[in-house]
Amino acid sequence: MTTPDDKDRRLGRFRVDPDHGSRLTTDQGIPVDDTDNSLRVGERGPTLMEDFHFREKLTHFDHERIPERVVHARGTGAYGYFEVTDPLTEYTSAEFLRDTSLRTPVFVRFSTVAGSRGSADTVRDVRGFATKFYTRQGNFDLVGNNMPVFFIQDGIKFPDFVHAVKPEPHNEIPQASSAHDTLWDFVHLQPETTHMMMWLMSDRALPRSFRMMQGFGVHTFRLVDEEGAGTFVKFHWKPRLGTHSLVWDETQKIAGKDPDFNRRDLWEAIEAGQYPEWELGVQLVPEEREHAFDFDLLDATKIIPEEEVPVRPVGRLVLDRNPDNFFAETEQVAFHLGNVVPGIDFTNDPLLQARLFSYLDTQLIRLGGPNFTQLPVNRPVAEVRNHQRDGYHQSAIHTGRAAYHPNSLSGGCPAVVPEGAFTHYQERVDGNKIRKRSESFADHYSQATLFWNSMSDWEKEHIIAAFRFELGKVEHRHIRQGVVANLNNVDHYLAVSVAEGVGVEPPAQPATPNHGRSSPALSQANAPRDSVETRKIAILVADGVDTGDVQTIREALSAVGAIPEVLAARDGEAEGSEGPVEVTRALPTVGSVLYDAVVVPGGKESVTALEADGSAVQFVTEAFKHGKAIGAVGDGIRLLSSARLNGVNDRGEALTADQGVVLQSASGVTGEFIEQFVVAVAAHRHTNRDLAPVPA
Ligand code: HDD
Repeated sequence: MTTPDDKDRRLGRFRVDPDHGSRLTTDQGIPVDDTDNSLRVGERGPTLMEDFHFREKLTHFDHERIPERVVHARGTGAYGYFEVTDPLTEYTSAEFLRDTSLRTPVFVRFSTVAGSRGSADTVRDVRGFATKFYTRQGNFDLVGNNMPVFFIQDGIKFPDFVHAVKPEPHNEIPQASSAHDTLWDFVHLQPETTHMMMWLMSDRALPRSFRMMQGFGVHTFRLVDEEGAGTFVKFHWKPRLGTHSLVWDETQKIAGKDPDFNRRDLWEAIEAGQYPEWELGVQLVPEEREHAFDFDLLDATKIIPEEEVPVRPVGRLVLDRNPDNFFAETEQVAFHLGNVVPGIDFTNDPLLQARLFSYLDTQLIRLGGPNFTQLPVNRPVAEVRNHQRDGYHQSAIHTGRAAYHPNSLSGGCPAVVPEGAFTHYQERVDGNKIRKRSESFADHYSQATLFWNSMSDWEKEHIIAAFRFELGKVEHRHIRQGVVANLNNVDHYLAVSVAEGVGVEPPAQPATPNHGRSSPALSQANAPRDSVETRKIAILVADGVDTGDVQTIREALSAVGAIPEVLAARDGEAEGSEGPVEVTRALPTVGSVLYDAVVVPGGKESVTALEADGSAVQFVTEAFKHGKAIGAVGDGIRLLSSARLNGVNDRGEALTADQGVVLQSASGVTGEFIEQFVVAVAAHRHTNRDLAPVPA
């Protein structure tokens, strides 16, 4: 049986520990007695060429960097396992999707797309979600994104799209941002981008955590059963903690306060044993239904609405181990859409077909030759035997004389055997050689409208604001106007709202009437919001804080899996009413944007000190602005008054728990307060507040 340990054990052979008691040597194993002074002629003389230790050390250093990925350069990864829970035995011969006793080891890499390796995590972008399954039948790579559609329909457009979104070539500005002329120039001239641009302008582009985002295989793939019959399939990852996003103002501030926000979040959750988990789901479409939809299954700019073909949960992905070395594992991992195992096959989606070329090709330049499959993270757990030989960095020592097939000198081995071999799906294909897109790919707007119609009011507001922000950075007015013209095919109100924000002519009439259909599964407002697990909650304190309050809040929040942290102006300890209170972090080192919620315990002196501290006042104001849960007990309520937050909502009513503001005027935290506060945190964001006048 393949277990995660199999991959881990195999990796173990390559681990080099900095053993205690070990000696420093050169790469040739020669012990070194001084690595701080180069060999020179006299104390003040020139350095000698013969200093082999100096030359080797510098040469190795000079060659440490490899090219970053041309896209998805910024990323982070982890190991874990996959288990099938509802076997797909009748659809596929892939063992890891059939056998519930298997625990297939995996490596997952999450990424942003446009930014360089050192760019911030919380930019507006698509997130990559690439999974390498080390199955007993060989490696299967599911190289997906956190959005179910793509910008273009044919991979021949990929270099154009990427050149448009990357920093502009003359001045290399802007970094990790789509808010610039070349991207929107491309977009307004290429209407097939419209659906994906709706996703990119939505909150999906700002995930709260990699652990709280969906993943999608995007293309329609094919499952193939033991008799060779095929079924179309779309792959979905659904996070156990729900799908949640940050808000735009917050992401921009996090990019400065903690550019590693998402990377750190994943690392810390795994280190803390709070293992992230996703459910694998499949949408299955029998071949007879290939043409039953009003879009083409081979068009990667389209989803299959879940209401038309439900997502069937079939398995579970758990990430439970951080890599030992970022470069060796996360940087050198090489994904390839073409890595499939028997029972999974491709379709003629022209985007998918192009990817089959690009991934292998890119690894050759990025990892310096054809032997990157021998890097520890890339090695399958399945046995590898073939006649491939030589090349840069060959680490296998192939013995014997016969590196060809057929041979008699090695007894005909490795032999070609039909059992368990990959057999390509026998699709009949017949046609003329043409450069032409199918008419069935022509509708670029219906699903963009479907997405728009499915959004809640708050999500719609965010989409409009995002378009206004991005187009507001575009210098050429004809591009702004062109985008608005495109949007007028999606929804007239959207087009007019964007036009008004960016100072171009709003369209008088809708270009296409809104079809009025929606798909509730697309809205994050409908995602489960019942857990506070791993949510970071700030407890603001100063000297004089009610020790009992802090203790009760801490214990109660930890008990439900949240991560409470005590923040004060200075690190160390605060002098509480009944003894010292340990401070987790000093306020100047953090900010409300790094927390999911904030609570202010009682204590007259403490609250007076917090009121006089601008950063504490700003902390609660900003958390309020970003829709986060806020709790205050006893005197703590005064801090909300100072921040002018205990006023009225947009209906003229006092702020209440249903708006995520949980107040308890009596001192001494009660069970009821905790209960209400936990519900408010689980709701993730409170959208029914009057945010416009709040400065933050
Ligand atoms: Fe791609 C990397 C996902 C279209 C060419 N892609 C890459 C990664 C992800 C995706 C997650 C990072 C893998 C990692 O973590 O190492 N790409 C997608 C999705 C697409 C898509 C979901 C559309 C459905 N990609 C796409 C096209 C092409 C490429 C159409 C080219 C024709 N992608 C690449 C690449 C990369 C890559 C140049 C850069 C680094 C790498 O492959 O290993 O080959």
